[in-house]
Amino acid sequence: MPNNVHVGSVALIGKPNAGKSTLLNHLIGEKISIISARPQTTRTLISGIYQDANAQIVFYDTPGVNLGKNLLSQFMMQEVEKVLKTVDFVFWILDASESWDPIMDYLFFRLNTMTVPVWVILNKIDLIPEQPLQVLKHRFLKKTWPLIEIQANQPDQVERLLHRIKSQLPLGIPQWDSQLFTEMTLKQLAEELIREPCLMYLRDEIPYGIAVQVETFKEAPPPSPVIIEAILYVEKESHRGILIGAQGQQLKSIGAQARISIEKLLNQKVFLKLWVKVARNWRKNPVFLKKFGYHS
Ligand SMILES: Nc1nc2c(ncn2[C@@H]2O[C@H](COP(=O)(O)OP(=O)(O)OP(=O)(O)O)[C@@H](O)[C@H]2O)c(=O)[nH]1
Ligand SMILES: [Mg+2]
Repeated sequence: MPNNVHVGSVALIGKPNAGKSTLLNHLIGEKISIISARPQTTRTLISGIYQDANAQIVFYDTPGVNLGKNLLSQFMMQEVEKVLKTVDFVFWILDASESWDPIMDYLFFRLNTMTVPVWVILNKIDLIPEQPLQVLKHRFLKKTWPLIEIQANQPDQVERLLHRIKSQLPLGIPQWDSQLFTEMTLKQLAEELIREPCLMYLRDEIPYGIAVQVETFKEAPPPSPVIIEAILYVEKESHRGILIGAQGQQLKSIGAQARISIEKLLNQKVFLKLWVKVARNWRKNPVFLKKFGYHS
């Protein structure tokens, strides 16, 4: 890689469910961040490093901005503030099909105080008719922020966005190993990929009260499998039975789905064993939050 490439860091900020993680994965071309149809899927900063012959850009996916009161929600907001203090660029990812609300007002005022450039990414453009789109754009009339319409799940549109941001970043010296696509560890990635099917299969509050801890991550040369053992923590005894399901079927389905995702990431067979334990009301308990990695 030459010494003069476009370098910089970009934060993807926005409300829960706006499509930030979808965008990150398409920017990098790897499944780094988990996605679900439910709000508040992402809980921590998730980095994705884009690299090509003339650019090296770190994109930070962030938890959706929310008004939750428990310690986990507070930690999530600290993650957002932390990244806003360090990046060179901010993308405000906005679900264009959603009605304007107080959190959007908050984001508008908060991002207005940024000294680095802000771009407004109007996502889910496939879901909004022309007239309400114009009304939404009108809100930004007095701002110089570029408005970019996109469908974060369409690779060609994300490619165009990448091209545009690349040209805005200064030339500098690459900082990352040319093979690296995230700062996260394989253990952290596996924990997230185990949490993802929980959001898919479980209802109501239960998936929000799940934390995953990988206890064993034993690498081995292929064709031997990577051995992963993990504990799923739930907040209440009654959630334990629901997560496991009748004859263990629910946990089995979650494990099967997670194993497929991890095998895809590692490009290797995986032996995955899951246990379920109760960590009573862990989202309100600083000791558990620290244990699960939800601390600054
Ligand atoms: N129709 C449509 N759906 C999209 C688009 N982008 C993302 N989605 C869907 O929106 C939902 C939320 O996407 P995520 O990427 O998880 O959203 P997020 O902003 O990371 O959400 P949090 O992690 O909760 O803050 C998922 O069901 C995505 O498939 C889009 O351009 N069009
Ligand atoms: Mg997300």
